[in-house]
Amino acid sequence: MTLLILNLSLVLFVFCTRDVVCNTSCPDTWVADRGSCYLFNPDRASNYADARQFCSQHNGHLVVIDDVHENNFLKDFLRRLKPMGWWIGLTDELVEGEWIWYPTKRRPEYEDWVPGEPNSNGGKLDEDCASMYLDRLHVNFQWVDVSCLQTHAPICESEANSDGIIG
Ligand SMILES: [Ca+2]
Ligand SMILES: [Ca+2]
Repeated sequence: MTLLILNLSLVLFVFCTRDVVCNTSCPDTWVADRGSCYLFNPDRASNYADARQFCSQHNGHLVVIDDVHENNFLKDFLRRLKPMGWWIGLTDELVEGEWIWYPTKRRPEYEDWVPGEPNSNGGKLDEDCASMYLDRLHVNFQWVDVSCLQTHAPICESEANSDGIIG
């Protein structure tokens, strides 16, 4: 019996860590993937501060992209929506050139900048906020640094626990 439970736990563990589908339940309009819930809101484009506030009002935060799987999941999803820029939780607002994720305040372990970015527009502009961007140059949702006053849509993330309660 103990062995059976142990085996079952192992199967669930492998399933949840290796597969996209896991027992994550998210609130309506949020999308589940690998233990997180995501809210994409193309109709709520705003500056960075407003986007951050929007996510926190919905018990989340601007998305923290931990690895290539999360990045690819987001890109695949964004390709189905209208072409635009999407705010992510990466900023160097506090110390110029030191990019950190909010709310963890960790430096990125994984990055997917467009080649040549972040560039502060060649030093001409303060570009302290990061966006997954799609434009006519087909940048394809790699990351760019842009002015925090630009208008982009928020991607919110919330970690889901096994009961489906986000926090
Ligand atoms: Ca994340
Ligand atoms: Ca830039």
